[in-house]
Amino acid sequence: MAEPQRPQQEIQSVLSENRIFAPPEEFSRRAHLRSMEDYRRLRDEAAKDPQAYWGARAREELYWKEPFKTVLDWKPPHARWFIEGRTNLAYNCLDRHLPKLKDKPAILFEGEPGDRRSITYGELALQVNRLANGLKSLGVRKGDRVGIYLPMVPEAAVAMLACARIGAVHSVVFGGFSAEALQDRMNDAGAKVLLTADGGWRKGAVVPLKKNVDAALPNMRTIEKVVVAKRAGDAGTLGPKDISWEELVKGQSDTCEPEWVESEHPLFVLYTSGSTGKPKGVLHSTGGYSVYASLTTRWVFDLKEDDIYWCTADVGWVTGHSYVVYGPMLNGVTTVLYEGAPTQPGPERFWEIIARYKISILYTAPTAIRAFMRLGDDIPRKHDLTSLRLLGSVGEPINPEAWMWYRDVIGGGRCPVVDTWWQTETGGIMISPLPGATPTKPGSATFPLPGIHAEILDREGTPVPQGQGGLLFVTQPWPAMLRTVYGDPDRYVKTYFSDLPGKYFTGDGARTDADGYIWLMGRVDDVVNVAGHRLGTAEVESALVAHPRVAEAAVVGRPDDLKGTALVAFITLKKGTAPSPELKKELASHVAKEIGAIARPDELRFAEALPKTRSGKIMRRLLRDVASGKQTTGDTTTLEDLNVLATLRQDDE
Ligand code: 6R9
Repeated sequence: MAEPQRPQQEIQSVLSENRIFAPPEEFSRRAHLRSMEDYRRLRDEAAKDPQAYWGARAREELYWKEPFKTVLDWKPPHARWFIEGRTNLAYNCLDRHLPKLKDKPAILFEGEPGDRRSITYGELALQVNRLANGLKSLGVRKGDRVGIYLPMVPEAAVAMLACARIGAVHSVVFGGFSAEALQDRMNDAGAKVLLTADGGWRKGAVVPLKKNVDAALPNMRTIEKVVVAKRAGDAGTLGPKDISWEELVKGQSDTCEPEWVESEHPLFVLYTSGSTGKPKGVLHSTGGYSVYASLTTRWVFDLKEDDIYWCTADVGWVTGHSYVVYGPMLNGVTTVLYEGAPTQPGPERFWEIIARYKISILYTAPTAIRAFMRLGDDIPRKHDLTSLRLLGSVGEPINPEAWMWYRDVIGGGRCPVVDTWWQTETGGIMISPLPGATPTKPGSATFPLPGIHAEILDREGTPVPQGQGGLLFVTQPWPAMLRTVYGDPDRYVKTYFSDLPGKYFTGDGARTDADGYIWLMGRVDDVVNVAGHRLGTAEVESALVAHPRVAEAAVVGRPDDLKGTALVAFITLKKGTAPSPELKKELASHVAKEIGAIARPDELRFAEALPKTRSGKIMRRLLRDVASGKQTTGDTTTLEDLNVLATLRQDDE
């Protein structure tokens, strides 16, 4: 995440969206929260007495071995939640459910090559206990850091839960990261043991995880042991620090007494994508994070016992932590894990998976939705998607066109769409519709969840008038807030709490509309000032993507003598569309028509693809450099495909 630059002026928001969709009546009738009255009642209750509200939630969501005595100790910017309480996250995800759910699938796994596994809650608990004992046998103790560098296979969840069980702090590194990125993170975390696999499947090829680990090993100063699971490849000869996963768990006991940790005991460190500078190790603690992950999963996805829930994120990202593993398992539902790429071996894969497992809840990212949109409606329409009852979106602003396509083509017009805004740092969903209660507008994340105080302020801390863009702050602590930046407490204060003391700065711009709906406008470092007008680049992009010929668009600013900043749009076209100077003109006029002349891009460039981080976020910083003819600076370790950058540069010449 970028260190935000502060905008000089208000962000001007010009996109308006008038469509509104009430929750389907049938859906509301069965929902956990059924109306806006339900929502307002909880919101007001939380505002009146936050301690009573969060205390009650914490008791409902978790089993506490020792009850907490104090709900919150808030010494801005440091919060401690559920003090003197003791709990264990693995116990809450597994043991607690066993009397009822022992034979219920916890994980339905599908590998990219098509292999499948179903793992019940009972089996998962055994695997977790064996690994937990195995880790202990390697000398891992409460508070030690353990690295996890695995593909999207059940072992990834087993590894996280095993750490949580013994009070070790996990640090998952996305399997798509390079040896260098792995090594930096492991060194920063001071990890003692690293759990990996011989390889994983991605786009029909094996990702050589073990080879990457071997390359990084001489430079990983603190790693004492590497545990290697069998998945996709050849582990080669095991070196002196290596032990195979099978070997480690063989003969280990099926039981492992959970480590009853204090609520504030650290649960995990997760490095945020290095879009700028050195990645930050976001640290989350046990009690507050668990309460919030559990609650938000149930409310936002309206979980029911018989749901088959699929969040397509990788466990290497925060979405994978909170909404693939912990949130669903805290609620005892069945979570689907898919290892590979969305279009492997062909563009049907996602829809086949939904039909095969009769998935009822799908949670994915706008970038995936737009990619599918580009491939055409025929592909999903060939599959039986009638099991779906709810759709979620996360990771970026979703443009209204993609939102409508998701709702109509994937959801058959009957599924509520929840656009969920949150961050690695927030631990869980912060702004989102509650699907049985909130009328939705395409492209708006709607309202903060009850108990969350999201405010749109200017740099002085004054609320901005409705309709005007401002900076998004969270002005009260919440249970799942990050506790610090691992190893760099000053950076925690500087990055998040120095703009307005005591108020958490998100780095995002936002505005509200006349109905109080929140519209996210992208990172404030993605904001451009064109001839004195501040524009949200996301809005210009949204307008471009609304054009029938455009697949994806990224808009950045380029210094301009006359206007201050000129707008440069990078565009990928839908299949079968040829780039032409006429089309450029047409698109520029289209934006002017959709938003206004101030938003007309000064330059349009057609590209084969846009540079993205591994989590699918467009790397606007790189595009800004390309647009202004500068050499690329900073960290590119998370770039999905360096060729994209090379191609964009060639286009330049
Ligand atoms: C969960 C996750 C956080 C940043 C955040 C914002 C963007 C995420 C969004 C959204 C608009 C949404 N973002 N969800 N923007 N609408 N529904 O993605 O965490 O990887 O830390 O990214 O992503 O800009 O600040 P993370």
